[in-house]
Amino acid sequence: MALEAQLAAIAERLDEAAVSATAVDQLAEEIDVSTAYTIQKLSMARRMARGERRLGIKMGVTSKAKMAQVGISEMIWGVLTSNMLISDGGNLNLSRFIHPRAEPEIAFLMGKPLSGAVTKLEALDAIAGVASAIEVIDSRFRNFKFRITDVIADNSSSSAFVVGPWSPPDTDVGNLAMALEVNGQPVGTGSSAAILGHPLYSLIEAASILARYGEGLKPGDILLSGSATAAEPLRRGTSVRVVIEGLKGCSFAVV
Ligand code: OOG
Ligand code: MG
Repeated sequence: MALEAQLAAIAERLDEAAVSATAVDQLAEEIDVSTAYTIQKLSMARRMARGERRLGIKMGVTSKAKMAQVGISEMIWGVLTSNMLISDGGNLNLSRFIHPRAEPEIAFLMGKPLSGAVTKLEALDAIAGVASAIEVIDSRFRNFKFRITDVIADNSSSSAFVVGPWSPPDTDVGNLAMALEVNGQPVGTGSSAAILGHPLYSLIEAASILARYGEGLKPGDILLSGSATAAEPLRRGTSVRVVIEGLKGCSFAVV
């Protein structure tokens, strides 16, 4: 099979795994990171062809807690689409997922485009708002086990997310206490400083890494900066909330 057809076939396999909520084996193919992003792009194109819209970008593995949990030390990114958005206070239907886990995150709303090498001031100037968020990751690979190329091809495990009410862009999110709560009990706590020292550096890294793939952040995009803590498995009948000092929280119910 020609390489292009081979990559399209892997993209189809991962897309179908996501749609049918069925785990698949890790990729047998030895590919490099850039080829993995090509597969991710082909897989996202299938979603867009079905009418999903791009809502933004998620950064992954931006804290030591996440590096330890997944055994990967390089940052990765994926695309957020309209199908993944849960309304604040809404329901997450477990049947749509394989083995979903929740992560407390900080979201940025882009007011201006951002791509390439940018300063902290330029990044700040491009933001239109900041908010609490919960990302739901759901690796399509069996037992949530993957290499870096597997997880990138799999859109960096992104599967759902909720964003809280936006706060003004000059809200300093550099060192805020963050807690993920299940039924009102904290199950994961940390500081936003665990995200590369300041979540703004995740935005700066996003601009830089996206530019390498001819992409960038656009006005209206949401950027998830990555989890400060290890992800927590979701259980039916629970209520999941993120509480972040100085920001309004957000939540969903697992049904
Ligand atoms: C990879 C995605 C990591 C984060 O916030 O670090 C991620 C995974 O853990 O499956 O979303
Ligand atoms: Mg995440």
